[in-house]
Amino acid sequence: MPVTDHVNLEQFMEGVKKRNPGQPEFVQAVQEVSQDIFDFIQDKVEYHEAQILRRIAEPDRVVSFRVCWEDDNHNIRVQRGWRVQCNNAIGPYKGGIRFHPSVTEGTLKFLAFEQTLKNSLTGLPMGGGKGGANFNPKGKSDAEVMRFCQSFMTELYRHIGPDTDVPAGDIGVGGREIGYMFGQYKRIVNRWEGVLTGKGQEYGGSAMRPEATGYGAVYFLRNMLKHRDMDIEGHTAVISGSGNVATHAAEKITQLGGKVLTLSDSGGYIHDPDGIDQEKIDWVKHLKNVKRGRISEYADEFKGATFHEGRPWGVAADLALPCATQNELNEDEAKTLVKNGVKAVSEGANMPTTLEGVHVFHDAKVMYAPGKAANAGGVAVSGLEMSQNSERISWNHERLGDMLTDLMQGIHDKCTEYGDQGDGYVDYVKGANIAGFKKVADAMLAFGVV
Ligand code: NDP
Ligand code: 2IT
Repeated sequence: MPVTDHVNLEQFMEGVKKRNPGQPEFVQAVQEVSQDIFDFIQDKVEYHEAQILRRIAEPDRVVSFRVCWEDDNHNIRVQRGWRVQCNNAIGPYKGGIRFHPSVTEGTLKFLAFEQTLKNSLTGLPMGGGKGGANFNPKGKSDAEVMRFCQSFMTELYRHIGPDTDVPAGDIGVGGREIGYMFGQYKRIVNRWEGVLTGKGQEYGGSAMRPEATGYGAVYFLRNMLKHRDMDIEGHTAVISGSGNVATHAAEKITQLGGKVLTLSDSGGYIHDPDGIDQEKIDWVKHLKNVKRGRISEYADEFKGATFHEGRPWGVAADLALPCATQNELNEDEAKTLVKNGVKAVSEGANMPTTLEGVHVFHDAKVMYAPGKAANAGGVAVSGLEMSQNSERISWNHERLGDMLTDLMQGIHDKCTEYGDQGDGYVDYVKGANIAGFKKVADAMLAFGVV
């Protein structure tokens, strides 16, 4: 008798909690997926016998390492780095690197787990991984960031490779950091190979990668609205974050005729009732990527805009796009959005809404796209960058834009296939979880017990 025949969802989750103490984000991510998967596999004995869910929820390996570097005052600093290789059933491990002081092993395990299902959903051959360090790039000079990145890669390089594990950016890791890390990898192995994505266009990067996550989240939003005969044009949007994902989501909303009212960072949010147009978005990109300033400065620059501490979810809008970080939208904030008439939520960030917040959206029948579906455009274009590097070719912006649009449509269709509730409402969480799980699970079945 297979062991899992005796295990119900509660018992399964008890085991997950026991095996992963002090890692609440990982437990939360597994919980959100397991609810749907237990229903789906109820009558599928082969998945039970092979213990597929139990195996996906246990990373293939977690590598942890010391990262020493010297700051500009010649102090020796010590950080901890990790690479979590969750699952490579359908392709090389693939997923970003996060540099943020809050990063722990548990954070990266949750992100690698989500990434495994997200990458499967794209339809491209990519497994799931995630890495990072408890390094705070804020306030560091370029030289300090370079020395940190080089030291980080000096350890990481032995665990990655273009057919093994292909990292990319995430919070605190953008074009500058990818450049430093790629340079160090190339120097160590003496090979030019597509080991990272999100590279500069001069050295093998995709012309569409910087925009891909934010644009993709808006394409997904557009697909959801279209499913209910609605459109972005003429609608207002609240967006959190002011980094890569948030600024590109704002840009695409604006291009499609929507009006963006807010952006934020960890200090607070700005509310601009006139709308954050392209000129203002360009100003924010410069503020964040070049000046490395704070979003509060926006209110000094643009009259009519105001800066507030806290999160932007109290500002009434038709659309909401959380694009900053995990658990940044809780139950009460979800209730406020619903009370203010939000029609659709598309997550640019990974797991930004708490489990309780998700229930609020579902109960109110608000269209709600979880990060693993809505923000998959970023990793999908990373997948295209891997193909370009392998083939030694490059595709232009327009061609990649078409491919991204098609990929997001494909992900939307997979979600509706498994998430249609029969009353016109689509449970995109369920759809994404089942479609993402099924492909990985079937590949694992083919391999036997490995
Ligand atoms: P960036 O580093 O470019 O920007 C992060 C933004 O989020 C900043 O405005 C930052 O503010 C804010 N933020 C970060 N942590 C917190 C926090 N604890 N509380 C409040 N605000 C916070 O990162 P990205 O835009 O790349 O990533 C944003 C989200 O999107 C993350 O969840 C990431 O995992 C996800 N994602 C990113 C992809 C990509 O391609 N980059 C792909 C798919 C998902 P501050 O400057 O004050 O820290
Ligand atoms: O969360 C994510 O999907 C990312 N940070 C991007 C991963 C990637 O490999 O492009």
